[in-house]
Amino acid sequence: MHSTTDPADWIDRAARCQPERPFLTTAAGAEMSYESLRRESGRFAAALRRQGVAAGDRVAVQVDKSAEAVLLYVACLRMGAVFVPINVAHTPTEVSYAWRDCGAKLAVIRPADRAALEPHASDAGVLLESLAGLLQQAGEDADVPRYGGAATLAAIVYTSGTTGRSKGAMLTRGNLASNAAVLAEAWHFTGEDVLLHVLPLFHVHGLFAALNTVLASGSALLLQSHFDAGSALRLLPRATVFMGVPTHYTRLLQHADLNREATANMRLFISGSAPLHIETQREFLRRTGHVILERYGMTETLMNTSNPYAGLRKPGSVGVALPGTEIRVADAVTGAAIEAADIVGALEVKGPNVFAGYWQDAEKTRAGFTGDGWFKTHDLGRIDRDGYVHIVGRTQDLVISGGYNVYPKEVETELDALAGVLESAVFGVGHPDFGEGVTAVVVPKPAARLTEADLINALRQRLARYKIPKRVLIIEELPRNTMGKVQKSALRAAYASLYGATS
Ligand code: MLC
Ligand code: AMP
Repeated sequence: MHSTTDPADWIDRAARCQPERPFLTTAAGAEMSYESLRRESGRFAAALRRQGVAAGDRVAVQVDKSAEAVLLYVACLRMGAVFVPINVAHTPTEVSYAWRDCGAKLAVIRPADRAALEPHASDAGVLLESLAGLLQQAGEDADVPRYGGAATLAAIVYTSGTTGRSKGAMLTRGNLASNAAVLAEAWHFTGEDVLLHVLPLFHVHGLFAALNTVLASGSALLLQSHFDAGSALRLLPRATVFMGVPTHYTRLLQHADLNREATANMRLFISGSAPLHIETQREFLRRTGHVILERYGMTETLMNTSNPYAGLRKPGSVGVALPGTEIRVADAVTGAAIEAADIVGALEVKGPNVFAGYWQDAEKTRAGFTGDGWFKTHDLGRIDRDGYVHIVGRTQDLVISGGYNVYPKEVETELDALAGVLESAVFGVGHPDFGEGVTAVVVPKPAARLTEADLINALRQRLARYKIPKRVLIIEELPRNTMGKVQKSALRAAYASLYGATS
């Protein structure tokens, strides 16, 4: 078992104990050992220092997934720079908001985005650099001054909300270290494991649940820079563990080559970030003989629960609280804790995995916790007699599409700002690929001539692509209750089979 240590120790220990062991292999076959990880991340850290970055400074990163992107993350972790990952789909407006909010010292970007981002950078007082640019400045100095303490900040991860701007969740070194140690043990990671890594590196799933668990257990990564089911299937014989969102599994299932032979080298398939349909799990078992292990997490809490590795993996459940983490159900109206089993309420979490609050937002931080210090997840669920958690819904208006959170309010605000739009409503309905599909209905102003294609095109200028509704339907009026509130449940029911999803 690995005790909880500072994240910097993971790299030092592995480089000392198993220098020649592979840490990272790319799909194309390039290989990096743990000793190379130590040396190359040290060079990145030296380059960051040359740019004036010191411990505690924020480094905002919006780059494509690559071995170098992993090295930059590890460099920040080792030298104590605060890593601020940004979704590659985010527009310059969304990106510059994060820069300004976190007071980024340096922004590492893709060279192709430089022209669009430069004006925002000078406004925000941020230095722009590319991964290649940093590499050119890297010396040979692999020694990184030790930095840390469990309470110090390791990362700020931006997460949207139902109202207002996105919030920066502050994750400490202690959060990362404890969660990775718990997951490595819960999922039986050893130095022999190879994780097929298909997830983006800008969310807690791919960055922390996947990458940190590998680092903490001294195992290896097989990095796929962009998921496609066919290539993933060809890589599975070189891997032992896979982590994905339900969309990854439904796409693998669509592939004729998914069978017992293709998965024979695998010991574990893990799913999270969105509900895994029971039929997906059943079909995966039938085709491969593997029971997908479902777990539950959040940006603010990292991983909270997991089905057991050795015990019963209950279909439809996200498993039991991870060691050290407590989870309870509270009355969604009064907030009183509910002790009895199987009563649905608001899920609340406590433990070393829970974040340190929202960056420079004491008010939202206070509102995020109960008076007795439990984090309010905004998920609705029940805990059964065996302690297994079942998520049944959400207390917030939120759509989870392919593992990405989309807040209807944000999309409605952009739609309502378009010429000719009187009002709109955005909601999620079952989608065969993304689980839920973001869907909009729009009421035009009198005499305005709106088309679905024009509205979608206009939104593309303003919002990240994954937030764009898959369909925008033009209707005469929104269904409202007697209080005048838009009835999203009626819209969800009316358009339930829009995408032909069966559940
Ligand atoms: C891509 N597109 C999506 C989408 N992903 N639309 C809706 N929802 C999504 N999730 C759109 C693109 O904008 C594009 O539209 C088109 O689909 C094809 O783009 P692509 O880049 O080729 O996408 P693809 O590779 O198909 O992406 C699908 C995916 C990806 C499943 C691989 O969405 C993904 O990596 N999801 C994982 C997200 C994740 O890591 N979540 C963890 C959050 S942390 P157009 O219009 O341009 O053609 C968390 C906590 C926890 O939740 O517990 O883990
Ligand atoms: P994010 O804020 O992007 O980190 O998303 C966290 C949210 O994803 C949680 O609050 C849940 O609503 C959802 N989620 C994560 N894992 C699961 C799961 N296994 N089943 C259902 N929902 C999940």
